[in-house]
Amino acid sequence: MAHYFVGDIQGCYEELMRLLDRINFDPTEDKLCPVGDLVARGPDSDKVAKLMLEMQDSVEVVLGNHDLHFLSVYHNLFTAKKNDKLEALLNADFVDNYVNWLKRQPLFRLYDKLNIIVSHAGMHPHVSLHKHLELADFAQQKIAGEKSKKWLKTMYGDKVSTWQPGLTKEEEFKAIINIATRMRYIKDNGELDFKQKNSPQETPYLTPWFNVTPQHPKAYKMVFGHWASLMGQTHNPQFKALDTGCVWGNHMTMYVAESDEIFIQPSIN
Ligand SMILES: [Mn+2]
Repeated sequence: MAHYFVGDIQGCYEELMRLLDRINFDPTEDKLCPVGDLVARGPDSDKVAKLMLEMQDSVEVVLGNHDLHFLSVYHNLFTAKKNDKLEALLNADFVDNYVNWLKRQPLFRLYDKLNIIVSHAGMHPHVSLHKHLELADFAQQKIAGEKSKKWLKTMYGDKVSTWQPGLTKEEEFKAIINIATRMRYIKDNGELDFKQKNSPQETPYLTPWFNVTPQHPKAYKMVFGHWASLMGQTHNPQFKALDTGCVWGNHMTMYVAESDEIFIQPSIN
């Protein structure tokens, strides 16, 4: 039995299938743990979504910004952009089932036995682990709840870009979603910089969140995606960056927690 963490799939169904074949994935024993952004921009978001539903008993995913954007589009809060390539999924006969399943997925997962924490973008170095999990639990309940559409509508905007004491519930909701699904660079005051997506080599004047000394316990390894321009490089074994831009023609990265192995599948588009 092993946990297979995989970087942003974003509709790259063929590459995911090749990786599952290579590792002889056994759905009765193994867990597939995508780090979020299952759909959008890639060629086969509908096939990836269907696979997740079929394999749901052996899938442990966290939500990414594209997954939340997809939910907003589904609820007509946004019109999908053409390059999101979400039409086939939005028109699929299983889309309601997929939405119901997706809304029940968390923003963070904690694997105590493996000493691993997972979220799509990372963990804020100024915020405790306990607070992350408390806020994420609250946000997940709202996303899965009856007023889901109302909460998804409040999600957008860069104004609340960190957590601090004294925020309203809506602000806390925005803060944890921004931290868990959008964070890359962080300012000295703890606010997030949402503009820059380049690698730290290209923007040495900005600080990646994982280079700030954290308040949370160092015992955990953090597994995350979202930041394709890192190409897997954090230069710190405590932080495993798995988004290696398969959807942009680079490759898909899979990390096996138990054996500390990495598998790479080049993009075939
Ligand atoms: Mn992302």
